[in-house]
Amino acid sequence: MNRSKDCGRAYRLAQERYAELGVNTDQALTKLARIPLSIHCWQGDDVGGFENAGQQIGGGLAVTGNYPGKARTPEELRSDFEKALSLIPGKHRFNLHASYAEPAGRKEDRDGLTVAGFRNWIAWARALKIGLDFNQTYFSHPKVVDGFTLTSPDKTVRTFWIEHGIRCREIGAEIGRALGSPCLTNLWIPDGMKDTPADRKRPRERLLESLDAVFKKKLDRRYNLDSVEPKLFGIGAESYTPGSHEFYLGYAISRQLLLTIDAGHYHPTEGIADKISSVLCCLPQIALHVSRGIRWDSDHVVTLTDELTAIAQEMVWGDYLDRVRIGLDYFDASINRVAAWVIGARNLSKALLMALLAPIDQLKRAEAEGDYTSRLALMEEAKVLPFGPVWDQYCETMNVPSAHDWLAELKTYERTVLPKRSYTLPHVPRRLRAGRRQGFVRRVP
Ligand code: RNT
Ligand code: ZN
Repeated sequence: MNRSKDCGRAYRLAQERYAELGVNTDQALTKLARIPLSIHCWQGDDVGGFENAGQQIGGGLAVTGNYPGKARTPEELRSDFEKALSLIPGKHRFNLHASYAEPAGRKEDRDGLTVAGFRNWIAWARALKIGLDFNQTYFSHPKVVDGFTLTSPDKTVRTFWIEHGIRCREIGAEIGRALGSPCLTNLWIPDGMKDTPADRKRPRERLLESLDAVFKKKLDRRYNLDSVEPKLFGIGAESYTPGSHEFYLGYAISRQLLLTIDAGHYHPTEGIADKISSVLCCLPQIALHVSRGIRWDSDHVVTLTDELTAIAQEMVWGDYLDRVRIGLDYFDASINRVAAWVIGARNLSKALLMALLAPIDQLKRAEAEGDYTSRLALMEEAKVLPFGPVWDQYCETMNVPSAHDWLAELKTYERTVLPKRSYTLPHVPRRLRAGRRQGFVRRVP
């Protein structure tokens, strides 16, 4: 079968069908190619980072699975991401955490980090012609005392983490300047309480004070954009999170920062699509962490759900694409980690394309005329227009495999590259050693 030839024919037929509803598919593809996704580094190594191999992530975050071939070094992570990028259509960004520093000389603690630890990342990004985004890392560290960082009652703990926050913003600005593209520096803290607090006020007041210290220095917005990310609860912080949605919404608006809306950070049945046009009435820009929570903030790989299509529709139909920094946030170690990147990023792009292909002018016209019958009828008919051929055409024109063809390439990578990553893990039980001979540490049965 000649996929390319087939693709072209199917695309032309699809094009006609969309044109009947006044939708120009070529224009939709051009627009889609201009939407960068900020793809998170932490899917590649189970949020491990490179400070101390083997440290638990903590902060209420949990990675499940032990799929072979995890990236163990920055070089491996970069090579895995390059593989992923070759299978994801479009031009995207890479989103780093502070814990992925590679200090050139003496290792600095988090309150002493400088851009020196990110020189390799910057050089790599420059060579790939991609932008970088950044995150403070307020977890996986001994100074997270009793689960507290910026809200800690202990001033020395707060001071340490305030300094970390400042350092990361400066690093963000250096990254943005070096790459000629503003770096989004996103701050999220895991602070919270397992059980009902007696005092909900003081930790929030301390958070406010700490954040004001972190954000005191004004940085050039051409290089660094600050964002804050609220959350409902985490494991071990089920009863109280000082950095809640209301807290950060007020904070972001009053300080004119971006607000990062994570799809997993609200009540399990609460969608985030409807929040976009609400908060953008009061904020110039926001960021999104597109994730998929199942029953809790479980960070499953993003799939093409109704929630995802609703998020994409809001961004496209509301004409907000240049005001939203779109990022992904999930981590799954039960499947091939590179495939997880590809699946989530392709799905988000598909959702955006679906939104771009909707007969939105007609829908809005029907709504304005009060013709809700036509609005509903058209919306439903649009769902079964021939989307697949348009998506395939996009992949072809962006020089990445269309349909499921990317999977064969991924499997080749899995067979040829990942098995070389044998682990020297002293704690591998004897019964699992056989796996090592084949280059893998096998999953515990
Ligand atoms: C945690 C937040 C945060 C993290 C990353 C690793 O609940 O979603 O964005 O996933 O910082
Ligand atoms: Zn997030």
